[in-house]
Amino acid sequence: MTIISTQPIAGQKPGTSGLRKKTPIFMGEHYLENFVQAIFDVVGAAGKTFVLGGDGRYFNDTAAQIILRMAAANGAARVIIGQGAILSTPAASHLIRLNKTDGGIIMSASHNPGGPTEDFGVKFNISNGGPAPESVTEAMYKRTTDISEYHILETADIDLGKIGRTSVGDMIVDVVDPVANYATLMESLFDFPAIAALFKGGFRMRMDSMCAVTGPYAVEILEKRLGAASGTCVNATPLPDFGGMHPDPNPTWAKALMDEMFGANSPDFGAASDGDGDRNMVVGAGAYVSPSDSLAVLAANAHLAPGYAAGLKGIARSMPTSAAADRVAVSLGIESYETPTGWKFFGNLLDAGRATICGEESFGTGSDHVREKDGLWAILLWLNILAVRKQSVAAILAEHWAKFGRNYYSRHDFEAIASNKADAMMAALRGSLATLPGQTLEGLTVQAADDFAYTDPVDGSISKAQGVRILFEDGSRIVLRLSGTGTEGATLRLYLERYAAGPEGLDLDPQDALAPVIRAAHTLAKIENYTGRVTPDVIT
Ligand code: VG1
Ligand code: CO
Repeated sequence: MTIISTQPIAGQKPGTSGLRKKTPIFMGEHYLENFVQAIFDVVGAAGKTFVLGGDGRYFNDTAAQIILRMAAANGAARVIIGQGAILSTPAASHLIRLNKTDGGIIMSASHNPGGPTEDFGVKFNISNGGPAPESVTEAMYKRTTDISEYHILETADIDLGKIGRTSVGDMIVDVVDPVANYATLMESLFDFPAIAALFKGGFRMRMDSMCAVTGPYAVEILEKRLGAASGTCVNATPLPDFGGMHPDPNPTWAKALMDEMFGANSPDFGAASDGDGDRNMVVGAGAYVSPSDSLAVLAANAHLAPGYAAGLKGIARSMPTSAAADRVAVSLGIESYETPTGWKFFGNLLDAGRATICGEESFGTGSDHVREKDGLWAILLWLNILAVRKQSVAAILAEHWAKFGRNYYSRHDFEAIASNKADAMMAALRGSLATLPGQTLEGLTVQAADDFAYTDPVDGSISKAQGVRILFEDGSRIVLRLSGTGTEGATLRLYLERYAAGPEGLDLDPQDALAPVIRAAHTLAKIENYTGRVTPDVIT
């Protein structure tokens, strides 16, 4: 074993979902090693078993070999790794749970583009299969600032292309099929015969994996096991640079899918997933499903799938996600929870059996089957619902709104803002919160304004400054927060919501329905004054 002395590296602070940096930074001297050693120093490696895999982006394979040599040098007993160092985030979460391991390392920068000049990332998941909680990531960050050495074995690379047992030093390495166990789990939750019958009856789907990790999973499950026509899965080969795509499944970045779904002779159902496979976008023929609505529809119809036939224990959503899911919880007579952004905040609720389904407005939905959001899971639950209800996506949405009312919703992202400007804007806004109640803008009167703080109902831990919320008397809402997943400058996320009870006015364009709320947000936060921006870069 070699012990290499190193200098602490400033700035290895995990964000919303692990540590993300430009790939050349991660490839820089001691950089990856410094962070991985900090992980092992915090969680301990001696005698332990970990899962390892990533979304296949550039540097994935090299990083995997380094992490294996470091795990061995730190005394780990065994690592379970996906063939070719590939694992989607939900599949990694499942393997951690299935094998009762001590956690896992996932190499991904999720929706951020991949390639030699793009992004790379590393996240650690704990033994419940979910993202490390803040207390753990804080300890890792602290460790990166005073670390002085790391441990690595000097050995040759091992063959990760061959399934089976091998070793690195004294450590066992099990190279496993990245898809098989996950596909079996999906088969246990959903009515595969009903979905297969749907496809057999001529139902057409387009699944866009955006050249990222879900390709092999989608082909195996949709085309091979469920009998969808070959060619249903497009962009299904994971590429180191995602084929130059930006694997963020939203109408902007998955434009080809949107064009297809809104064009003549469109398929019945469209879906896309992100870099590491934990997010999803679903689209019907001519019907875009907003992620907040998707969560609500899935929760309201989950009982139609065998895995959820007994009903839900509770529904959890992140704070910026619309309240549509809360209305479903009320009608089902179950609890609803509002957590800060990031899947790590759902872990305790899922472990405690208080929530069954969770979701975020950022195209993330999942359940207690793993401890991550899960793109293909959501797509399969939609398919199960479509197979049972035998209605179009548009009809299901219309019926949902007629019953619950509609929470018009949109997120506006302003990307690559100078960090100091974004920080100044948020500071000024936070400073003005006390003066806002009672003010009227664009015909909307502010009822309450705060900076969201969360007390975990299970372990009592407190997370502060999770986003500014401004609630208006008519129930409309504005939320502003800065992204914690970017690698360059700051991204401002502006979340907009307005409720329409119906029965009239349920089929407006969301941007039109939200126009006064959007104007009020710009006036209140002085977005243009601080950032020079008026028009968002991405609207979802
Ligand atoms: C974004 C989303 C958040 C999500 C996170 C990680 O975070 O808003 O809802 O949990 O990405 O998802 P932020 O801090 O940039 O707003 V993923 O698919 O990147 O693991
Ligand atoms: Co992701």
